[in-house]
Amino acid sequence: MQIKPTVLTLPLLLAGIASPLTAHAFSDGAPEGFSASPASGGLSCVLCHASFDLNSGPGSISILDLPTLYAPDQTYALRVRVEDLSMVGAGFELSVESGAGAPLGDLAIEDPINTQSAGGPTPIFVTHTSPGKANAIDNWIAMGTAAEFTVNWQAPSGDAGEIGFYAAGVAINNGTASSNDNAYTTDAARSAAAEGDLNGDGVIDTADLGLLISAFGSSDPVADIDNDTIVGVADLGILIAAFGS
Ligand code: HEC
Ligand SMILES: [Ca+2]
Ligand SMILES: [Ca+2]
Ligand SMILES: [Ca+2]
Repeated sequence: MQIKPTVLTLPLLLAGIASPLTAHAFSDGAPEGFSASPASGGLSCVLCHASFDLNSGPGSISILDLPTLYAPDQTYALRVRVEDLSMVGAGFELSVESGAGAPLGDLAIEDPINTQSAGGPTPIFVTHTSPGKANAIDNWIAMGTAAEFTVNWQAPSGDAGEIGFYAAGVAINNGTASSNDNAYTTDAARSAAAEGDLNGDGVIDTADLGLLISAFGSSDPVADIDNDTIVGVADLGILIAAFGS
């Protein structure tokens, strides 16, 4: 007998998701793998929050505080903002991946009250918590009919090529069901800063030199350009050779 994959894929997927459902309600955080990323197979919240077409509501989701270029080892506090003047709260999911869907850099839970890993202990997909949803509702008007979630991301130790940032979210009616919510997605891509451009602003100048000098003698991974675990003359040499470029 021949199996028809097109017919089976979706029911199988939903069966796989539905099994932990009883132990873990969806409002406690989105299921893993729905950030509309390559690793998500492009799937997002709209698969279940399906009352309205994706990105058809009056709002949006955005990833704020991304650097122009990522500096190796630098940690960035990224803000995921969901806004929608027709809704009363929000949830989200974020992942950072290569075009082939491999996680890149390290996500870290900076705000464990409002955010959590959607899967295992090492966060690959980060989502809201149950209090995070409640706080989003409480602060919705003050934030400009919006909610913001902060997630730390540390860039890889070297140039990992172009990196994709993927976020999906729902702006909710707080009906405690997946109906009548607006689903949104966004993505952005960033390239690595040149060696010596410690602050990732596209130029190697006195600002970078200042950062290196203040980290001199330490093990600060950002200023440790040659990755030998110490910020020393070798790193200074690399920066000076590239100075002004
Ligand atoms: C596989 C189906 C499924 C997917 C995918 C899914 N959800 Fe849900 N979601 C549900 C269900 C079912 C509910 C309602 C029951 C509950 O609260 O557990 C819900 C409820 C919610 C609520 C509360 C809604 C309200 O009106 O109060 C939020 C917030 C939420 N989901 C966020 C997300 C986000 C963000 C994503 C995408 C990153 C997502 N969900 C993806 C099934 C899903
Ligand atoms: Ca709803
Ligand atoms: Ca610079
Ligand atoms: Ca060094």
